[in-house]
Amino acid sequence: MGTKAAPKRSKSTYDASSIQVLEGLEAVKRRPGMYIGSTGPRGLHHLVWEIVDNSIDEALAGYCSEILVTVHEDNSVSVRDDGRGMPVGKMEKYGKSAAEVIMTTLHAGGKFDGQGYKVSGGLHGVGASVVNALSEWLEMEIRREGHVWTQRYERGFPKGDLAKARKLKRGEGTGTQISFMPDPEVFTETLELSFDTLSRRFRESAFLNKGLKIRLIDEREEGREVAYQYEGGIRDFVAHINEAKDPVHKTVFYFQREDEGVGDVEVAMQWNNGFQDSVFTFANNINTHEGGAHLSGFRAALSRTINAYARHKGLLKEKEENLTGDDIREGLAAVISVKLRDPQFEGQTKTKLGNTEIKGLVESSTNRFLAEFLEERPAEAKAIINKALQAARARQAARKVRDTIRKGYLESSTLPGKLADCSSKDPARSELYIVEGDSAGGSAKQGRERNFQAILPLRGKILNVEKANINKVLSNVEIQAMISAIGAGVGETFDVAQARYNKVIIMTDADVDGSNIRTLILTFLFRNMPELIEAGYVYIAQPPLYKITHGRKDYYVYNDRELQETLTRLNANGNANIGRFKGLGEMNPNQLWETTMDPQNRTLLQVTVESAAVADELFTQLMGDKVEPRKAFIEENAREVKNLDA
Ligand code: 28F
Repeated sequence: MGTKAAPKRSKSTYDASSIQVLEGLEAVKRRPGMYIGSTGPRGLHHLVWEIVDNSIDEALAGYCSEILVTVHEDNSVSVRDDGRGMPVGKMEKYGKSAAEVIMTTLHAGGKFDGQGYKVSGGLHGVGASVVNALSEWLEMEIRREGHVWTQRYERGFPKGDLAKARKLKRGEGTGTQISFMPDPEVFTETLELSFDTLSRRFRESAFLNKGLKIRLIDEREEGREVAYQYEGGIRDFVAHINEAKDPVHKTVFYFQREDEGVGDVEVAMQWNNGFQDSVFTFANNINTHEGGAHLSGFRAALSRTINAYARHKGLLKEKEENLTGDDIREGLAAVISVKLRDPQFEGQTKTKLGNTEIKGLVESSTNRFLAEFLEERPAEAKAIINKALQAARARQAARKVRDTIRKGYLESSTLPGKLADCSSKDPARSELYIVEGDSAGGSAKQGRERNFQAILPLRGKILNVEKANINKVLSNVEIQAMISAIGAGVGETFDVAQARYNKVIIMTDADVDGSNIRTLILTFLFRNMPELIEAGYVYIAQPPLYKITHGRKDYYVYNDRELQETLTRLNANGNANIGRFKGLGEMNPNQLWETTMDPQNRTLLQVTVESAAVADELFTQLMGDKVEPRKAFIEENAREVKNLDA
C-alpha cells in the first residue's frame, strides 16, 4: 500500500506555509478542546458559531444583510451569506487563493484591516480553519467577480485548488456559502445539533445586529424554520425581555455612540414592575456574562444620573441617603452592547471585558443621554424614580426588621410563641411540622410524638414572595416564625448545618387553599433557603382523602385509585360508608397521628428540585394565577417517600 500521496500542489509552494498548515491542522485535531472548548454538544455548536460569525463580520462591515443556516438530514450544516464573497485572488506569499489561506491557516482572516469590527466567536475568533480541520468534509462556494468558485476539503485538506465552477447568472448576488459535516471521529458524543440552541443564539445575534436577517431551516424536521430580523436591534431585545412583564414607563431608552479611537457603544433599557434586574452585556456580540469595563461604566452612570435627577427634582430629600445601585436596578431590563477593535476578554470563562478605555466612553455617553431622556420625558422619569424610591424604602424598612429579628429571637434564639417544640435537640431525629391553621395545629400538637415532632401552626396567608422583594418578605410574621423555628438563618446567611430539624414537613389541607399555602411555603423556602430543599430536608405530608368504614373497621385511603382498590378488595358492594376528609381539622388527634404523622404508617413526599433553573422558571410560572401548573409542579417535583424512617 503506497504512502498517501501528499496533497498535490506546485513544487514551489510546498514550503513553510504548507508546513504551517499541516502543523496547524494537526494541533487542532490533537487538542480540539483548546480551540472549541470541548468535543461535546457545546463544542459541536461552536463550529456553527464560528462560521456564522464570519458572516456576521461581513454584516458588521456593512456588506451582508441576510444569513441562511440549514441543518441537513445527515446533520451537516450549510451557512450562506449575501456578502462580498471571500476573496479568491492568489496570495503570492502562499501561492494559494486568499479563501484557501483563510480556510487552512489558524487565525487567518483576523481583523478586517482598518475599518470595522470583527465579531470573535465564542472562543474569540478561532476562525473557519478550525471548523475545517474538525469537519469530515467541508465545501465552500463563493460568488464573486462574476463567477461561482468552489473548493472541497476533507478533515482540513483541500481536495483540489479553488476552481472557477461557472459564471454567475444574471441577478445572482455575491456571497459566501460554507457547508460542512462535523467529524464523527471528533464529535463522538453526539452529532445532533439542537434547533433550540441554534435559534436562541441566532435570535440574540439578530437583536445585536439591527436589521440583519438570520434564517434557520431544519431539514431534519419538516417545516421547522425560523427567521429573526430586528430593525430596532437591542431596543427590540429589551422589549422582548419585558414582553411578559408590565413596563413602568412607555419608552425604551436607547442611544448609540461611536468614538473612533475606542469603539462603539449601544445601550437600551426599560424598567418593569418586577423585582429582578435583567442587565445583559455584550462585547463584539460575545455575551460578557462576567461583566467588565462596559458594565462598570454603565452602573456608575446610572447611579449618578438617577440620583442627580431625583435630587434635582426634589424627589429625594437633602437628608435622605442616595438611592443604591440595587434600588435603581430593581426591575431594570437593559442591554449594553459594545464593539471594539481589540477586545480583551478576562475572567474565569473569558467573558469579562478588560479594555478599561471603554468604561469611560460608556459612562460619559450614558450620563449624557440618560439625563437628556429624563429631562425630555418627565412623566416617565418620575415613574422610574418612584420605582427606585419604593425599593429604597422597602430596603430601609427591611434593614430595620432585620435588625429587629437579629436583636429579637434569631439572636437570643428565643423561638416563636406558636412553636410547640420537640424535646429532642438532635436535628437528625427531629421533625418540624408546618401546619396550616390553628385547628389542625391544635390536633397536630395533641396527636404528635412530642419527643421528636415539633409543630408550627401558621395562621392565614403566607406572603407571596414571588411578588414582593426580600425586604417585605422578612417583615411578614409567618415568614419570621418559619425562619426562627428552622433556626438556620435566611438568604445569604442561611446555613443548612444549623437547621434544628432534618425534616421540615409541610402539612396543609388537600384542597385548593391548602395547595396554595403549600406552594407559597415552597416558594419561600426555594427562594430563601434553597439548600434546605437541596439537602432533601423538605417534605409534604400526605393526609388521607377518604375514610372507609366497613363493618367495625376503618380504612384510610390517600387517593381515588386507592379508594377503588380498597372497595374492590373489601368487595364492599355498597355496604361500606365512605367519608371524604375536607381538611386536617376534621381529624381528631389520634386519626391525624395514625394516618399522617406516625412514621410507621405515614407517606411523605420528599421535595426534590431537580434543577434550580427549571424550578426558578416553574416558581415564576407557579406564582401566576393558574393553579394547574402548581399541582403539576408538586407531582413532578415531590417523590413518594414511604416510611423513610425505616
Ligand atoms: C458562510 C460563512 O465566511 N463570509 C465571509 C468575507 C468577505 C471578505 C473576507 C470573508 C480580508 C483580509 C480577512 C471580501 N471583500 N461566510 C463567510 N465573507 N472574508 S468571510 O475577507 C477576508 C478578510 O483578510 C471580504 C473585501 N474584503 C473582505
